[in-house]
Amino acid sequence: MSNDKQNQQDAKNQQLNEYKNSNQGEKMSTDQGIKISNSSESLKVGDRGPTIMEDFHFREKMTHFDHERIPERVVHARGFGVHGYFEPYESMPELTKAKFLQNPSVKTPVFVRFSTVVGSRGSADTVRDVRGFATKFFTEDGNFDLVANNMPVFFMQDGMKFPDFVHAIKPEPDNEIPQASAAHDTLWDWVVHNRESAHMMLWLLSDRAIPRSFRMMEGFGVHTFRFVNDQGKARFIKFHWKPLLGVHSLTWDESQKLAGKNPDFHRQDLWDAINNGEYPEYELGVQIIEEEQEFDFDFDILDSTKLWPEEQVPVKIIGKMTLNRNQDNFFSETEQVAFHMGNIVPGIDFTNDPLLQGRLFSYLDTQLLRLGGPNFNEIPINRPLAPIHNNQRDGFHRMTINKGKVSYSPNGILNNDPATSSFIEGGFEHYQEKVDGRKVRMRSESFKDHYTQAALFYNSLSEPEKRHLHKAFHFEVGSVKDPNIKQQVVEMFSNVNHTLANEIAKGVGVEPPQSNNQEPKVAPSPALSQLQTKFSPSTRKVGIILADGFKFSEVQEMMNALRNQDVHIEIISKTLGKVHSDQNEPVNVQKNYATTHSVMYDALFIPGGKQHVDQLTTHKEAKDFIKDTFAHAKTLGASNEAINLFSTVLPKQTQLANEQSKNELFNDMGVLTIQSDQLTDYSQSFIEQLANHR
Ligand code: HDE
Repeated sequence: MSNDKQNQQDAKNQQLNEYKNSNQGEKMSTDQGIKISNSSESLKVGDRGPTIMEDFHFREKMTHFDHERIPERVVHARGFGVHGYFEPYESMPELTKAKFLQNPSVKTPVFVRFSTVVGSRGSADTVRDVRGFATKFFTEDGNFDLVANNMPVFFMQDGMKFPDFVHAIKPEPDNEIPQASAAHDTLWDWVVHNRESAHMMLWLLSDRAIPRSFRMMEGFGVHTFRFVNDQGKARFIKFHWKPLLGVHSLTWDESQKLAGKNPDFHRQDLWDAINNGEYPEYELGVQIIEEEQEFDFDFDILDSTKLWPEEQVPVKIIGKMTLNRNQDNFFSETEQVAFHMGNIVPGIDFTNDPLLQGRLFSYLDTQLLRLGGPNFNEIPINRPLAPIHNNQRDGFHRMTINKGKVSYSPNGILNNDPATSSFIEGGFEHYQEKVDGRKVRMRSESFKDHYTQAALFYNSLSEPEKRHLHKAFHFEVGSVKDPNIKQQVVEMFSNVNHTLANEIAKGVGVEPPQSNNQEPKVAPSPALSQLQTKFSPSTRKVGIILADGFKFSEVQEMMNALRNQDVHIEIISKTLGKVHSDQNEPVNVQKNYATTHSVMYDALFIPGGKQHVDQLTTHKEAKDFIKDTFAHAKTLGASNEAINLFSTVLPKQTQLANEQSKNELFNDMGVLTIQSDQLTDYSQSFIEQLANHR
């Protein structure tokens, strides 16, 4: 990496460094810099007397504490931020004049905030929800915010409906129940009265809504944007992030258990990966539609409830983002970062998508309340790298010291500085789209098909994905109390697919669909199924359960093979400390049963060793580990004596089978067993299966 490239990448870090403060080796002071002699006792009249007003240190400490909280985001309250950089693969002046997309040797610093939508700041990471994927690019032309989600469509077509929708999906207002969940009456009441939500509801009830990791989900800009080149030629585009680790999900049971066992599962996973140097990478792609093709599709390209099937409009990969640095302070960075759809650079522009238009107002507005006034752009995490010169002045918490008398334009005193820039000089000029129409509160006829793409998504899912979707309906709609709403859900989804509607009806105890709706006949789009994704064992996590007397050689061989593939291993035992092998070799235990659970691993391996297996037979937790790993269809492996342990825990037929057919039976069930001291080939099969996720 050349120095220039490195310098560019570090520019944001250097800017942030100026504001960093560490207490290490320092003396305690007040906010005014006065050294403090005692910060544990307040100033009193006598050692049992009242505290006195004069105690400036007490008052400062307490008032600061009393004012520590700011309003959480009205949506996307729970999030987690990381730093990184973006690099384009090639120069693309024909498509866009955006400078950060021109030079493969320039790395543009980014800050990304991943989030859930509905839950409050302290809710669990693994709930069923859309995930936010917001990226701030600190480009030389100013900040560009790509405020994306991990699903390509949205619940509604017009921003005007957003407050209603959010009120319906948030906890119900009388008792604030349920937290971080769509499984309640008000949401489904809203859904049946807003049928444009059909497509997005299927995404929300699919496995995409319970990602395995922030590192393993796609990002979508959702709206149609424009690329504009230096000739002023525009094209319609949609943005995509594609994770190099592939798109993978939890199961519903795992995500529910994780919400209790480790509510910070996703942020921990990201934090650990970056600390381990396993930097998450996402390729940036664009789908492009020429202006002349605007009306060539059987959907309206301005409608945010529609995606552009990748088979019809391929995704052109244009660059890569690498996330390589954890934040130093959650509040200063994740909490104070302020994204805004209007943060855009020359070369990118908006369209008339009415949802996008609504967002253009909301994001700036919300920061004014959340961050206490109009100077939030001066907070270090939000500061652009590009220089700022304008006549905006004053307001709460102004940091900049603007020199001189002139704070207006045009002016003579400063010769009209700061001067504006022409398009050629890099000034932002809005794309001169010709628009002509009457002022109306109406929706375009071309926005009225709500079911074809919902059917496209449903038809594109594999059988297991469809089964998960049906079960998700059983849970979500099954939690609705009003039978009338449940019945309407069934009727609504009979417009999408009859099997789906019947499955919903069966699971939630209402009548099969009564109306004779036509199902749209749509061929699948393979790109929509997660089965088409990339698979890799790298950075996956394997648990190995041990008790004293385990076969050392087996564990060693397995661990070496896993480490060669960058797989993480955690040794689990009944108690923390050390376990000793059949050779009396000590091994450190990282987790005891109390501090972990099967849902925190991608796979489980138990080695042989008679004494060790005999002990595990008496451990309920070890058996639960095996049962859950099996139930969640994750890679489960045992060697030699441990196979017997599996047969006592797993389905009945394995207990009855003889030794040879038992092994075959296990292998048919996806459980990997081996009766041999040589684990070389076995460990490779284990890794292959681990890579396949389930
Ligand atoms: Fe947002 N959204 N949104 N949204 N959104 C916010 O802005 C809003 C929409 C998204 O990590 C808020 O700063 C309206 C679509 C993300 O800080 C708020 C409409 C998409 C984040 C807001 C939408 C998103 C937000 C709350 C319909 C995917 C988190 C706090 C017109 C493309 C950003 C804030 C972060 C946050 C409004 C629809 C993604 C209130 C009015 C579509 C990732 O301004």
